[in-house]
Amino acid sequence: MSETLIEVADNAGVVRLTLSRPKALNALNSAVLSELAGVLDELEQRDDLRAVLITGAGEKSFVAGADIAEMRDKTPEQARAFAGQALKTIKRLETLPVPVVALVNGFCLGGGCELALACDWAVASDNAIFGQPEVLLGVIPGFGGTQRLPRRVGPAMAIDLVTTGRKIDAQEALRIGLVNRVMPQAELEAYAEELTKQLGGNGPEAVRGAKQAVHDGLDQDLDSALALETSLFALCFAGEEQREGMSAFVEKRQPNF
Ligand code: CO8
Repeated sequence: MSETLIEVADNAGVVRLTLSRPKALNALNSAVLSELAGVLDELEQRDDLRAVLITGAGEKSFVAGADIAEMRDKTPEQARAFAGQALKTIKRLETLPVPVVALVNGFCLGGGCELALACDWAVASDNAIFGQPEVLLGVIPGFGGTQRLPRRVGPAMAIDLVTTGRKIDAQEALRIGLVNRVMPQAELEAYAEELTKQLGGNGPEAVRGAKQAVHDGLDQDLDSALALETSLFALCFAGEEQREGMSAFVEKRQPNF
């Protein structure tokens, strides 16, 4: 039987994925990407999905990049196929209809940083190290980094990072908007639990609608995006969540979604 490279834990619809190749600092090879695609096949079918948290096994690394040993001898065609496999899988993670959160517990380099960039937001341990060091290996980012990084941190900072290959610490990642929060590694677990409660307790359709409005709106001009928000807002009033949420407020009780 082949080794499990992704541990999947489900807590009432909040699914936690732990990428687990600790001996290679959880580097992404084609086997991990295939397994992730299989996990996504299942998650995409689930109506009860509320959120996805993604992290790396161990205390040293989230993901230290694409697997360099696997890439070393690739031809241009094989490199294109590998990048294509990664891009497709990462896009599927990004477009899950629920919030996807990266819990960055250490090295977050190259393909690892690109994976985190495809998540809706990222929380980092204070020992986390970020970077797009591909130019140090004679290549450029190939899992979306040249496109998602400037969209998150702006073109000047993105070009700085992808052309120097320099590594930045968690505080700098916070300052440039690459991550949303930084906390001691020991607190990451408690944060994950808090997030599980928070995201698990909110109106699931509203959470999905909020994510959809932000994602789909970003690709449109402002007027079209505002019209999209109005449509999605109005749609909330067609379901039961809005009545329950607002009734709970008026009746001074907790909502039961
Ligand atoms: N790929 C494969 N193995 C890795 C990787 C990686 N990205 N990173 C670490 N490892 C392995 C090491 O080889 C080592 O294995 P072994 O014990 O068998 O020698 C083990 O993990 C532990 O690593 P180190 O001994 O190096 O640990 P250190 O604490 O000394 O250093 C670092 C940690 C700084 C993270 C260091 O391992 C490092 O620099 N890693 C590489 C980081 C990197 O350059 N990442 C970017 C990779 S390129 C990329 O992601 C491009 C994506 C686009 C691809 C396009 C498609 C073709």
